[in-house]
Amino acid sequence: MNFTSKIGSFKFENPLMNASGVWCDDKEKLDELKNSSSGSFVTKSATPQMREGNPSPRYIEVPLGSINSMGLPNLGFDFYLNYSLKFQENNPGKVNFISIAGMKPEENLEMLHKINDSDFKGLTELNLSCPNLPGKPQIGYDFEATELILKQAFEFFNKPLGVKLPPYFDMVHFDQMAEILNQFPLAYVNCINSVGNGLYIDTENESVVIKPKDGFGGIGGAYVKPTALANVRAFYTRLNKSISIIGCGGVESGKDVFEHLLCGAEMVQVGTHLMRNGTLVFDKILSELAEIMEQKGYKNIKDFRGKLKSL
Ligand code: RRO
Repeated sequence: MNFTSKIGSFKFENPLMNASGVWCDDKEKLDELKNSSSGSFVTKSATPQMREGNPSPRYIEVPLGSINSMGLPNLGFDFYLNYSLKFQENNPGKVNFISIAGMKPEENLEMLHKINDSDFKGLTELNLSCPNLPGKPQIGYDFEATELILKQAFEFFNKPLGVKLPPYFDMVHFDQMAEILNQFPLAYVNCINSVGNGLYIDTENESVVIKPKDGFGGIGGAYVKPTALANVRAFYTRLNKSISIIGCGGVESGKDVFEHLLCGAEMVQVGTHLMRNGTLVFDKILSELAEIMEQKGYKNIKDFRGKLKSL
């Protein structure tokens, strides 16, 4: 069975990764990811300086998924860049993804400059979709701001760059965002971030379950799979073929990965399920994917990737 996936000139042993933010904020967890059977990994979205994030409780598992309002807690950009430089040095031929999420456009440009000037050989993900910063809108819902930051970035940035998008829910928005993204030499787009500003209620206590933002938070897990698949499919069918898609949302099994791949994803990320069960999930998901492929007579992912049938 061949699980090989590719983004641009980067080859990965298999399509599995963590979703940014999950299991990737410190050295210990990143080391676990590095030693797991995932095909690659992405670091926690970074800001130039370390951040504590929002007050707790700020991540709660609920029966069909999760709700979070972490508020971008991270160890600061330099930590993740240095970790990634060491990783590539000690693992020739392997690279990871660095995620950045500046609090303002200048911070994103500052971190992109640092990556550009470094020896980092992997992929950079510009997170345009954090839903949890009080008073800050998600950039991906502001089409002009998205176009502007990409214009500014590509004026100097000459390494592989991807963007993490929020979910869209309207065909016109898929069209408009795809038209913007197609203007740029992006390596990939990642669909989707959590579904922003949901509300989970503890009926017994008649209360919200997370403290920040009066309980409003990003929704992940099984709740969001149909939205994630729709976004993967919508961008796969609209973007230039040179732009790969990373699928993220509702992945717990080999079947979920198979569905994201059918929609056109090249890599598939695991968030809520990884948070709940740890890095052994990658082994189980891969063996389930192998079983599905075997049953269907597929030897390579490219035999079926993107080939979702219409009725
Ligand atoms: O840290 C967070 O609150 C967070 C981020 Br940056 C993000 O992109 N998505 C999310 O669900 N939480």
